[in-house]
Amino acid sequence: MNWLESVTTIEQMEADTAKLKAIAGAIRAETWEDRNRNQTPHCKFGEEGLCCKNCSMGPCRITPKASRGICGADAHAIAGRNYLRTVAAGTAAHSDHAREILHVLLQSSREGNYPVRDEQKLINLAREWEIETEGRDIYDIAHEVAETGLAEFGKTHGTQRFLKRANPERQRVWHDQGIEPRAIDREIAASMHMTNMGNTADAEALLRQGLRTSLSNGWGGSMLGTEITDILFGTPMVRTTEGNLGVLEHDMVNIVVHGHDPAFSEMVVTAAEVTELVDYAKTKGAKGINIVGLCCTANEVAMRHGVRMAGNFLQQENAVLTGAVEMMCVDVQCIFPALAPLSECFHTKFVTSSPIARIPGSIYVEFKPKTAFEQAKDLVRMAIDNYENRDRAKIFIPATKQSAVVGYPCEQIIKHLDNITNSQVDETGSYRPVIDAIKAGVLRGAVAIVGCNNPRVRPDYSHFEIMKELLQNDILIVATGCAAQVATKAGLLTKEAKLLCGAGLRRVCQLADIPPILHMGACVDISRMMLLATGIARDWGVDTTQIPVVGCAPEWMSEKAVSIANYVISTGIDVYLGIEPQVKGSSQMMELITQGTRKITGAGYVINKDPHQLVEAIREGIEAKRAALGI
Ligand code: BF8
Ligand code: SF4
Repeated sequence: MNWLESVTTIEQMEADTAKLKAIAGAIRAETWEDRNRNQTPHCKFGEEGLCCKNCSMGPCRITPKASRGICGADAHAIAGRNYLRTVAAGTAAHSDHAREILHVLLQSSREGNYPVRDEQKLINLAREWEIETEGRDIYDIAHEVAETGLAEFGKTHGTQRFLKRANPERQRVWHDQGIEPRAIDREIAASMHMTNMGNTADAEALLRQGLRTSLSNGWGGSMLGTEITDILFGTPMVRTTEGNLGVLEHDMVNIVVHGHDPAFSEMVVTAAEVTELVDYAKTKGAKGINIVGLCCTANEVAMRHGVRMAGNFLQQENAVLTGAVEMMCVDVQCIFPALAPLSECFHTKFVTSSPIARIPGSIYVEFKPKTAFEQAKDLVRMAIDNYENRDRAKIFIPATKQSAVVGYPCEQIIKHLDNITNSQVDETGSYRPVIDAIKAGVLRGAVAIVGCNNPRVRPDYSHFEIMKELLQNDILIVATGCAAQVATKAGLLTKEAKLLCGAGLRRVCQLADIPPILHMGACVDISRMMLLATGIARDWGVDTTQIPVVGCAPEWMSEKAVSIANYVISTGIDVYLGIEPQVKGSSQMMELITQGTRKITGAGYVINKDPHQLVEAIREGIEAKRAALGI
């Protein structure tokens, strides 16, 4: 068969979903589609950002006859405050995830559950932070690095350490604009303080604090999360895996790991490889243990172990609906509480593991670094024991799956660029080959496609359409999170996908031996994208805002995504959104997020729900940057 015909279309994915939803209907199990219907139409005040309940005189809503809340806050103040709280919540989620990982590093040991897997990265970070490395035990260094990282959350003076990784022009912008982030917790607390009743009512001041807070995520919490995860579990390398529900197996014990914090999923993956447990599964009539991932956890374990990926955000219920999941283990973020009642309709054990995500109806096993491996083995055993409880009459596993090449952190991208002949790669590596290709017009530019899927638009469709069109137009894609998983499900994360590309991009993929969509990891790894853009700008000798590289989140839904979008524009990179931020009720806020930020950081949002129009806008944006650079 011609490869192009083997791409899984959105229609095919929807056909699989429809069969699973029919099963749900037959057993009266509720799904997000049912709840979405019940929630439609959505509250207009919430949608436009015009409802304030920041004090108990309210809630106050802005209407044509009530242009101010009881305290006098107008539409701009209310929408601006809501927006800033969203950024603060997203920053808190990513950064607290990083804090947890730092605590794991603090407890790392040679013989324990969490050894250091990338010692060189640890030493590099220690040197960057001027921590003594000579003659010291690697775990002494690890613990001091962990303490130093943890101090970034509450430091009394100074700004985030990682800001120095940005190019000097960017650092100057942040400094001159007064948006250099201080302690991570301080920026979140300041945002909550500013939006507390009786404080800031000025939309621009709220927006600026949003930029500052988001930078404490992108160049603080998220960057810490990525860095420490690599140190503990290894910097990802290129691997081949598979994706979509077809990775669940009929004759194996299926365990789904879902969420974001790899400290938990890594242990479950390791436990499932223990011979004694594999043998135990066989005594129960299964051929073995099949661990698969969902959401960002899937990205984490796929790029470090090649674990297969069952799907993205709106696929989480579908996994349970197959009737073939013995256990769903979750940690934090993007987990539907609905998984608890849904699991009860099947034999699936739904296990929560973090005090941050407690869900009624789940089995709660609080994961502790010291006992993590034993706990993971107990869970795997529980899943094996559950295998015989499968109701074979209820099982439907869609056959659809695709192979995928994953694991392109900056280190791997640099390594692959070495493959391009006539490159002048120095010791630390260089992005010059990609810059040369852009300058020559062989590549027009690059787009980072990130974010969730969302019932507000046809799920996965915008991602798919945008990816195809960009590739056809010689625009390289880097992807993370649930967006990367759309590419996985479709079969676009393969080297064969170069057949979809324009001649220039196809040639680059051939020379560098890469797929045209590079999987860079989970959403927390968008920090890697910031370093990638910084590296390209550095090797080009310009600021990040000048390079023909943009971000795109066509189907975002999470508060984390709003924080990300803000740090991306703070880094000087335009962001193209397919879902409108909830500030439409304020003309000032709409102006600020699309135009106002351009005066502060050199970048802003472009918003368009139509994927094809969004691609047009992206192409225009990239061509304008090229023209400004004289190429
Ligand atoms: O952090 S892309 S739905 S899984 S928020 Fe969540 Fe969105 Fe997926 Fe990962 Ni990111
Ligand atoms: Fe209403 Fe002002 Fe209280 Fe908000 S802070 S609920 S606008 S009175």
